[in-house]
Amino acid sequence: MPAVGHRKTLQEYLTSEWQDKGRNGGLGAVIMAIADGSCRVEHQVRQASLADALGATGEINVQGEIVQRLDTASSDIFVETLSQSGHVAAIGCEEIERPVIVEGDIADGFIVLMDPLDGSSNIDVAVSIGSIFGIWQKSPGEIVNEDSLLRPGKDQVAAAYVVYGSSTVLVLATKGNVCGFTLDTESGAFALTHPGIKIPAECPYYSTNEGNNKVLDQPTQKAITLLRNKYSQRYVGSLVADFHRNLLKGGIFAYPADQNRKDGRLRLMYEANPLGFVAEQAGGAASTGYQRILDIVPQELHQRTPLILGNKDVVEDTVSVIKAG
Ligand code: P6P
Repeated sequence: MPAVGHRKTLQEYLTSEWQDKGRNGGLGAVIMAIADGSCRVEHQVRQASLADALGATGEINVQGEIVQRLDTASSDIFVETLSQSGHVAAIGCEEIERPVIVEGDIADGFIVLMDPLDGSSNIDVAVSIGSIFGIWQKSPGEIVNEDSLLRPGKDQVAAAYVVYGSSTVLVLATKGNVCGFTLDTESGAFALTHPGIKIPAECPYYSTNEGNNKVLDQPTQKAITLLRNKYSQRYVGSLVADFHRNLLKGGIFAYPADQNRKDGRLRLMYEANPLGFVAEQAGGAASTGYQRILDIVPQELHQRTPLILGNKDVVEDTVSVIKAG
């Protein structure tokens, strides 16, 4: 029976729209591992204050950032569910310096790069946070190693994110299709609530940290000024929350490079690439300000990138202003 009234569950969707139409079941198993893990993360996020699970671990991660307890817990959960899916050959994770190579011969293996809990600075103040996943398929017979994870975003076969907000929504993108599923906390199943997502043509919002304006270069300052003069500012400080609003309502997100962050703040492999894939499949765009995000040939697992993401026309106009100097 469907989880919530007439709506299809994620499992039913994957069966009817994927497996019944010939897509191999491996990718579906990876998506279900993400869904199962996000149910567990969602519960921990909601209960954290009550379980004294907030706050920092006292460790500093590979990013040089203070590790929140929920960061570590979320990373452990997704590594477990993905590794147990039987279809994941390797995992790259923001919280783990080196790739996790999954033991065993996984013939149709997928490679998953993830930010298990994005927006850590918002965890303790009950503001929306999220999980982000990019999914690549390993070549038949490929023995996966660190280099297997360094593929351009345009080679992704799927991408997904989960936003833990006023509701918990899993957004799944494959070539030409973006859908949203809302968690029914009673049944623990995700139900199809947003079929066929396309970024709206109109663009009411721009999302950027205006506090960085003084350290932007002149062309970028000019581009941000044009956005400020045309649109309303909405900035949560959680990439997934800001992107999800812009995906559904229209908008542009910008975290450019600046004097303090020459390569930008956000990570290419498990933030910009997956969300750039979702944006493009929903009719949007993702750029560094100078090149398409998904064209970047990665050099290292945790490299950063400037990111301009969202409504295609507005991204292209913003990039034009930056490039014009
Ligand atoms: P700032 C959260 O820590 C994060 O990685 C993204 O989710 C968010 O978009 C960005 O950093 C916020 O950065 O410098 O505006 O606090």
